[in-house]
Formats: sequence, structure tokens, C-alpha cells
Amino acid sequence: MRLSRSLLPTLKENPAEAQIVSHRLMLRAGLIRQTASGIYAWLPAGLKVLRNISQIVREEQDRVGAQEVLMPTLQSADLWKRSGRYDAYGPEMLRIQDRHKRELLYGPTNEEMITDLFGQTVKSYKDLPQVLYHIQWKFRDEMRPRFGVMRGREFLMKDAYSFDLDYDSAVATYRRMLLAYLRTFQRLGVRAVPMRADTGPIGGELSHEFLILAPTGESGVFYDAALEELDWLDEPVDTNSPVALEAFFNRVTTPYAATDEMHDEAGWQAVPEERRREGRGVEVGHIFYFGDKYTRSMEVSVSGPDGNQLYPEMGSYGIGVSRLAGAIIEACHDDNGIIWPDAVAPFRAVILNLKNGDELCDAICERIYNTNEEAFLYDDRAERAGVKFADADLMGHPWQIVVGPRGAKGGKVELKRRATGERHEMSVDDALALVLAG
Ligand code: P5A
Repeated sequence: MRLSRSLLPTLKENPAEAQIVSHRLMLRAGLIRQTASGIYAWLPAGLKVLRNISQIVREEQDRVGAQEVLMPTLQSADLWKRSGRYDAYGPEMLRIQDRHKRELLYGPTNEEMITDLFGQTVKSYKDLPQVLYHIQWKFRDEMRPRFGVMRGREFLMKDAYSFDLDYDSAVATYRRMLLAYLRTFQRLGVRAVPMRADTGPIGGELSHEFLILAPTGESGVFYDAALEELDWLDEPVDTNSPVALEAFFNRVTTPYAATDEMHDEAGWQAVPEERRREGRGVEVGHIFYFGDKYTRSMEVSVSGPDGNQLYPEMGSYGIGVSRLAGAIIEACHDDNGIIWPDAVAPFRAVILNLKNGDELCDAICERIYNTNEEAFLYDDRAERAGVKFADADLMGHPWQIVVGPRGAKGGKVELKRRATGERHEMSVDDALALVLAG
């Protein structure tokens, strides 16, 4: 993208309404703008981030055999009356009436809808297991929307739902999904710790939250420092083997880690005192196993091996896709701005033309830009170098390719790595090779 023609409205000053660093930086870097309380529009660079996150989430869901679908945002109240959650859900649910006075709602989650869809399409145990997911907007009329996209009212979630024949295979599915989550967060360039969690309004008996440790996080967390050393994904796991999944699950969940709601004194005392850590975290994912809670209440059964009807065992698995954009910034920034992990950055590099109108500088910039217009943001504005440098650091592109008249004479550019501040002069081709290497 050419910056001179893009909608990338960066701000020099900190917006007064933003209390935490990720919210400030998302506004200042021109990623989002608020359109109503807790509701945000994603501008071009922000949308690229959202798409990059979604794509990694999607690939890791597909890798463990989940199938992508797309369910609507609007749901019939009848579905929720069948499960009994229509009244229980309370004022967080946005209830809507259509012109025929039929009751609808903007979905806060999709357990009911997917259970009904499953019931319409799957009739026999032979078609189990099934894992379905979608990446769709949700609405929760949060009492206190805040921190920008971190606690919005409308937000993008990846939600997956699993259907298994029995407890053992449902638990294997749960563990496989836990593995998929660790892979997802690792690829996104952040560390999210799985912690035992409360099941809340989703229900069920087994649940883990994934938290990115950050002082501004909304959840209090207690964990064993041994976790900081643990590389969860250092050994390959055979996801078809329940035994391998069991071993993996035990390895990952053995060190003490719990959100404040689930914190238990006995478990805590068992952690050697010098290893006890208390902190805060941002919940970016939450997974649940809840057995036949929805299939039974909604009367959705399949024919079993012995000819009798049975209620499949379910789990649901959420990732806060839009929240992640903020959470990643919370974990990856410095005083000058965002430091995007390579995998989610809206652009791989910014090309900084330090002397617009200089024939040689313009030609080198154009040549670099033309090799890959998607990967590069070309700062071709008639602005001072200082402004361009400041905006480049603020927007957080992993690489900056600086093209100035002195270097240009010798065919050289300066390449800066945003994360380390390291800079080296090199030929255009060498810079391109490094930036596009992956
Ligand atoms: C799991 C998938 C569920 O809704 N049903 C389907 C289950 N879980 S959850 O924990 O309530 O939400 C899943 C993730 O969504 C993100 N999230 C939010 N993001 C931004 N603003 C919000 N108001 C918000 N509420 C939830 C979180 O990342 C959460 O882990």
C-alpha cells in the first residue's frame, strides 16, 4: 500500500479515552475507530491484522480435523428456550424483535445453534466424532465495555464445537484442541498459559482458559514459575493416540496454574514458596467439556451401536480473535509503539523514502515496492524523515527499509529490525531477501 493514498490515520497524541497501552496504540496506529460504546470499525491495517490472526487460527483448527462452517449472527429465541438458557443468560444477551414480533437475538455464543444443526444433519453414531467451527461476530451487552477491542460488546470469536460418542473420545477431543490452541498461540508469537478455569454460563465440569500474562490483564492468576521454563510443544504429539494425548495433557497441566476463581489453597501450598507467582493475564481462549448438557436438554440424539438412541458428548472451544489483536500488542510493544510479531503484522516492512522527489530514491523505493505490493507499506508522503521514522515505529512493522540519498548513490539501503533496533546497510537485493525470507 502507498501510505499517501491509504486510510492510515496515525495520531501523535494519546487519545484521552484509552486507559491501557494496547487501546492507545490501536487508535494511534490507525487500526480501529470506535463507532458506538464497545463497538469498533477495523480500518485497512487493522483488518489485515484481524485476517492474519484468523488465518492462523483457521489453519490450526483444520490441522486437528475441525471443519469450518459459517453460522449466522442472528438466532431464534426458540433455540435458547429449548436449552433453557434464554432466561438464564440475562441482560448480556441482545434481544431483538422482527416485524412479525418473532423473538430473535444477536448470538453471544453458538452452543444451541450448532446442537440443532447437528441434530438436523447427523443421525448415527457412525458419523461421530464431528468438530465444527466458525469465525463469526458475537454480541454481549457487557456492563462495562472497556480497553477497546479487549472487552468489546461486538467481538470476533473463533468458536468450535465437538460431538463424540462417549466420555473417553470427548476427552481426547478436548486434549487435541488444547494442543491446537498452544500451537495457534505459538504461531501468533505470544505465550498463552493454559489454566484451570471456571465454566460459568457455558456449563460443564472441565475447562481451561488460556492467558497471556500482562499487568493490565483483567484476570488474576496464580502459577508455578516452573511454567516459565516449560516448552509445551518441544515434543511431537501423535494426535490420533489417546495415550499420547493423555501424556501431553499431564505434562502441560501439571505445574500449578489457576485463575483467581479456581485458585485453591491446598494446591498452592504444594508449590515451593520461591516458585509461587501471582500476576494478571488476558484471557484469549477458553475451552469447555460439558458432556450431554445441550444434546440432552435439546433432545438431540443419534442411533447408537446397539440400536438405542444416545446423546453425544460435547465440548466448546473459543478464541477471542479481535481481543487477540489487543492482547498481542499488550505483550509486544515499547515506548515508541507496537512491535508486531512477523506472523500477524499488517505489512512485513515499511519502505521509508527519506527524500521524496529525488530520482534515485524514488526509483529504488518503487523497485522494492513493485516486488510485492501486498507485503510492503511504502511511505511516499512528503513528510519529514523524523515523522516517517516515528510513524514506522508506532505502526510496528517488523522491518523498516530506509532509502536515503547518500546510500542510494551506492545502491544501498538501511534495514532496521523493529524488535531489536538493529540496523545494517546493505544492497537492495540483500534487504529484500531478508525481509521476504519469512
Ligand atoms: C467457547 C466457544 C464461550 O463463549 N462458547 C463457544 C464458549 N467461551 S467464552 O470464554 O465466553 O468466550 C470465548 C473467548 O471470547 C473472548 N471474549 C471476548 N473478546 C472481546 N470482548 C468480549 N466482551 C469478550 N468476551 C469473550 C475471550 O477471548 C474468550 O476467551
